[in-house]
Amino acid sequence: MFMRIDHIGIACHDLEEKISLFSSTFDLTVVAREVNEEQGVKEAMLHVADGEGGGSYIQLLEPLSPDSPVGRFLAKRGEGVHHVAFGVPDVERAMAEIGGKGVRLLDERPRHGSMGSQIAFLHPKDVGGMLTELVQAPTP
Ligand code: V0V
Ligand code: CO
Repeated sequence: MFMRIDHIGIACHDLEEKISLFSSTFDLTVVAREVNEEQGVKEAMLHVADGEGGGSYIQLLEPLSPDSPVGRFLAKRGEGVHHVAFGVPDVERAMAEIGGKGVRLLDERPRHGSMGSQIAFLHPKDVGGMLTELVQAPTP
């Protein structure tokens, strides 16, 4: 069902500092930046590669407040990998299929994600401790 890995989300305290680190260490370029109030993050997408169905990225995430998913994660666990996002052709279909297997969906319907995508999260406790995001890229 999964076409590809769309992005790996990294939680950080200082977005600008980590953009510099990732771009200089891996020679990656920032292709999008956004403040997503609903998700409580300021984020940047760094392009890694292009593939069938869409690109793959590192997503750097700074919390807008301590009382947000990424804010709580930083307080508990510190900086590092926060989630893995799979690119799917149809996010609602993927939610129905995966939800039907007993995995808890954290969203009842798709939400707005980076670069015009539609996203939904799965509970990490039902996926081996990995917070999982489903991403449907916008139709060109
Ligand atoms: C929390 N837990 C995690 C986790 N965050 N496990 C693995 N990876 C993570 N990132 C564990 C945590 O250690 C607890 O386990 C348990 O889940 C409950 O967490 P909590 O401390 O009570 O924290 P909460 O209240 O923040 O809830 C956790 C969930 C929440 C996952 C339910 O963070 C959530 O709804 N996340 C989905 C939305 C999100 O993350 N948005 C930011 C990215 P123990 O300690 O009890 O064993 S936005 C994004 O990616 C965008 C916009 C995009 O891609 O376009
Ligand atoms: Co993400």
